[in-house]
Amino acid sequence: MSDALDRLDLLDLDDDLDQDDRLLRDTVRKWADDRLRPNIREWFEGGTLPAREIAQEAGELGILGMHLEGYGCAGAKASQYGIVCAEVEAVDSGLRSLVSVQGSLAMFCIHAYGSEEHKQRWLPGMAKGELLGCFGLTEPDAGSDPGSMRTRARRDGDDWIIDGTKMWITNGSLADVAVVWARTDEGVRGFLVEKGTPGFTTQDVHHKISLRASVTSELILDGVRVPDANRLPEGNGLRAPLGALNEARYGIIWGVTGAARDALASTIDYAGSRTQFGKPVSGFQLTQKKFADLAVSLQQAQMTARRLGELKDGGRIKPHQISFGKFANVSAALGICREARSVLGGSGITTEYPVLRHAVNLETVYTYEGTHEVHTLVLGSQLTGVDAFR
Ligand code: TGC
Ligand code: FAD
Repeated sequence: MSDALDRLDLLDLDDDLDQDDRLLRDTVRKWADDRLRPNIREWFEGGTLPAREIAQEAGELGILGMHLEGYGCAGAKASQYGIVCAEVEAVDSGLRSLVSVQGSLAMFCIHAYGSEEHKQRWLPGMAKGELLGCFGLTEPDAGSDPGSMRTRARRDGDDWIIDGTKMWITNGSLADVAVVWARTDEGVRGFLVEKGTPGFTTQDVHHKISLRASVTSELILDGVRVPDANRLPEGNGLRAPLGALNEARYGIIWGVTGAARDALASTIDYAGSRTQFGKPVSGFQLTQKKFADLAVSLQQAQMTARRLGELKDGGRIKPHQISFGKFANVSAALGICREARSVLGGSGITTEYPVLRHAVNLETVYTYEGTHEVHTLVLGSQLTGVDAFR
């Protein structure tokens, strides 16, 4: 595979990596290849994931919440976090989801919006992967339009009583702490709801045909009483959860380039060894046209991720630029995986090769963290000055 991987870097983008970036990439790639890749078929087919074990190993590598400062977090550059997302998603989007939800959604919310006590209590254990978090924004009737959420928190003396249902929550049933967004008389607020709190239950989503190596759950909040101390003091208004989504969407922009790279590299390898009509299928012009198109699309996506990494590291990335990246890169990665699959012929429809697994996972990625259509409209609004959501 490494030959095909090297050949895919047509623009020598890897030459721009400094020594630290290269070491980080190689370390995470080795962990992914040694520990995750050999098991991913079993996890995906079985719809199971030893999430706690993986989280602890990821914690030992220092990649959970790695872009946050203090509280046991590495304070790494945004571009370094991107490199990690690409290496993890090169194995499976579900594994990158585990890393994203923990670091970019749950830990980020506590870091950005929590009290000092919240940060001390949760972040060091979450950075080590000993404690898991989830992020509950979506509801059965509020997906693209989270402003229509029905989950409600009402004040009762020094406590809050939360009622509602959150849907499609990654790591939901595993999480030691759920960041739950709810409507209150003062507007949207974020609450930390600990596993085991009376009235708080979860139910896993089964029968998924995408992102099978990831736990997805419903969160049911039935008269859940939490003290005001569990409210995120800076998590006020819809802008708070949407601000956290910027972080996770940024990781996806890089992550999906890993899935596409893995799909294309393994397809090029296959095409070199599969013979029809007396020669390798890689020797047919039609196959080479596919590879040329897909490799160019991949490098364009990687360049987009790098540019957005520079903007984020410079502290000047804007939400519509993140939408640009999510819109362009997820679509490119999905297109790469679908077309690469055709080169594998019949072999492409099993899990023996990773290509269709990546493609079906990317169907989820196309939808979560703002659907492709939502990001289309963010770009449309930026270009025209007119909102077309309503
Ligand atoms: P709108 O009126 O535009 O905005 C409300 C307030 O939020 C601010 N805002 C943002 N702030 C930071 N970053 C952004 N990207 C922001 N977008 C909006 C905005 O300035 C405003 O602030 P203020 O102070 O004026 O009140 O809100 P809207 O109701 O019109 O909705 C806009 C829209 C459609 C873009 C937004 O609702 C949206 O992004 N919808 C998509 C929902 C979504 O992405 N859900 C994802 C759930 S989490 C998930 O999928 C995790 S998957 C994880 C995994 O497994 O990897
Ligand atoms: P809907 O919003 O009902 O959209 C249906 C269709 O209508 C889409 O094509 C959409 O683009 C389109 N549409 C909607 N509004 C418009 C419009 N104004 N203009 C044009 N088209 C429009 N959420 C969390 O909070 N936390 C998580 O951890 C999480 N993890 C997830 C994991 C998985 C595996 C999945 C599948 C989802 C997850 N989600 C999570 C939820 C995800 O963010 C939502 O599925 C997503 O935001 C879309 O919402 P919806 O599914 O309700 O679709």
